[in-house]
Amino acid sequence: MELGRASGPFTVDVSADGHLRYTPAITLSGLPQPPSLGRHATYVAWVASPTMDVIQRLGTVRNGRTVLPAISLDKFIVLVTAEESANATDMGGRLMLRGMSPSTRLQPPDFMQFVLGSTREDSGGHEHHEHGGGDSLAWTMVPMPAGISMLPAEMTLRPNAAPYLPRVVNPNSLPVAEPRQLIPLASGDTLRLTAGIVRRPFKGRTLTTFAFNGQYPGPLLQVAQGARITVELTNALDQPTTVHWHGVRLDNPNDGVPDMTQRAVAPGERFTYHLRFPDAGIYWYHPHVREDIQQDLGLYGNIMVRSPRSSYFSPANREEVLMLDDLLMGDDGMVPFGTATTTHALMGRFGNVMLVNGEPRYALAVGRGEVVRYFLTNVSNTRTFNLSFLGARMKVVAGDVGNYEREQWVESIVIGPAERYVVHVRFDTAGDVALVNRVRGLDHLYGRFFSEEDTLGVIRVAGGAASPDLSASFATLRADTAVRASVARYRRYFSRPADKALVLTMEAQGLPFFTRQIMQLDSIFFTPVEWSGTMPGMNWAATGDQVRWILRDAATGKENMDIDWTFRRGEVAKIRLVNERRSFHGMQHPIHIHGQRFLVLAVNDVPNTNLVWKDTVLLPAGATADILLDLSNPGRWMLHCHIAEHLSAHMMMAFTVQ
Ligand SMILES: [Cu+2]
Repeated sequence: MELGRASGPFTVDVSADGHLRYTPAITLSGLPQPPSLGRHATYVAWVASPTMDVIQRLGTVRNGRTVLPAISLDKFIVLVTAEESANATDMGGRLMLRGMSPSTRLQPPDFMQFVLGSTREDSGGHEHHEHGGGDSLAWTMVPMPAGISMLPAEMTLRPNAAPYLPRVVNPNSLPVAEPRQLIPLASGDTLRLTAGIVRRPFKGRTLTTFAFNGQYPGPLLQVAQGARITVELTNALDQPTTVHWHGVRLDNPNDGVPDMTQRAVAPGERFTYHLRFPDAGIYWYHPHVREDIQQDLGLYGNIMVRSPRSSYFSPANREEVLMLDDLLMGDDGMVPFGTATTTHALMGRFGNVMLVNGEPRYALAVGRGEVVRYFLTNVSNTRTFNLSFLGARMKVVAGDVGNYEREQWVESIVIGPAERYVVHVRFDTAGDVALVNRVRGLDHLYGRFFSEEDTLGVIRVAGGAASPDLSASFATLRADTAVRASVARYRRYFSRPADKALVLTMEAQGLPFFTRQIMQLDSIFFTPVEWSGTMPGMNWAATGDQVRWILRDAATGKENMDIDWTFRRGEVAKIRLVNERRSFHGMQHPIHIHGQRFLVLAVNDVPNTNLVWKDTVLLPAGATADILLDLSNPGRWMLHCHIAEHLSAHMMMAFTVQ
């Protein structure tokens, strides 16, 4: 039985409540004719929970291949029985075959093994703590997420790195950050952008964070498609920085990659970016130096690029631009970062406070029946969100670099780091509608899945009817003929063999004994998506010196920055991305390609039937994606994982478009 996937707008097939959905295809051979077994007429497949308290009929099966309805249980058993009737609704006949999902291999491991592992003297080297030059900043305990268990040995782990948080002699001299402002820019305009240190009142404390122009998020820039603007960046931080204009097919010297397109801008210095915006859509900007620190501390902002087509989007009553993030707060404030190397190098730094536009709660009031166009950007370091509006219908209309070929109903939005989606939501009932993130967490220690639900905000729907009434246009799924035509020009390349293949994997050295033990036990099953940080201690303590995430060119065996692909401008390349399930720790990776655009043609060989231009693709653990890369923009560019800690742990390569 193959656990396949249905075609859909995202690379992950998941229900709104967070259950992964597997589309099973069963291939049978050698089964005897059912009547030869007695009074039996047919074979029926069933799916059951491991404890058999849930049993569902999947359908009749026979020798050969049968695609069955989707399964959305965390762990399950598939059974094939011989039944008297093809219409049997209860499993009663003779059991012929039985198979278990890979997730059932996740069991509570031998507790003694853990106890031994936890008491053994560790040779991993984390006992040597560097400290930040005699001052008071030190590692404390990592925050314990609700609902999961940590062993004492995990709780004693500390990163072998000096802790960093931004600090100034007189914090009261810092400006207090303010919510972001909309800055419309006309072609030819110049924006002065300062990356600086600010104070932020946050949940009863005052944090010292970073901000662009003192705003959280950074200013929302709005330009017309085709506009050219200048940005004068001033670095008022305590460390070097750059700005990368994510998804924008601009001229290479302005791409903001240190040591590739520019030198990093030292504190107190400036750099001038000349930007052009060839594509409509929602983009964003962030530093390309230590994203794990600088982006997490608040250096991110959106760029809205408006199409000249007045009917580019189907109608909406209003627009909302949301940047989704999370922040890791401990008892004493923000958990420090690593100074010379990243912490959280295994799974990335999951936060424990969800943020919408930098605030822990998002609120909006709308009229009944309003259609809201939401522009969503995931700026978190590692978290993939599964977002829905409880009780409101939603359709996805656009992705990273413009519209989908056609609008599509969705029950939730799966958005990985750096991805963008535009969705239309209609609020047709008065009352409160919650914007929620609902996922299945994984308690690795006890081998069990559990529900996690976070409310990111509330939309208050008033009694009065919205004007104008957009119910008719909302009910229609519109096709975008311009996008269809732009995709159609590439259709002749779709079925060609892959030109390149990249394998995504990792290596580790010097990890504590305890961490290695747990990871070996864990490696019998990897969930396609780690939705939350459920190995907090060992993840936190693993640094970029111990973990090396790898992009490997399948043809040459070269890895990361040793890879040097060369293309010619105008070329179209089909690239197969293979996220190795059998690596030391399998995990999803949002792969971002600079300066170009691509189509995600297929995931696990299931073709996508509704295409959109993208710059980032979320690759679940064990998954394969075929992308068609449109090499339109000359220069030397990056391809990397957008989990900030994976990027800091070397998961990047370069390619040249001549
Ligand atoms: Cu990654």
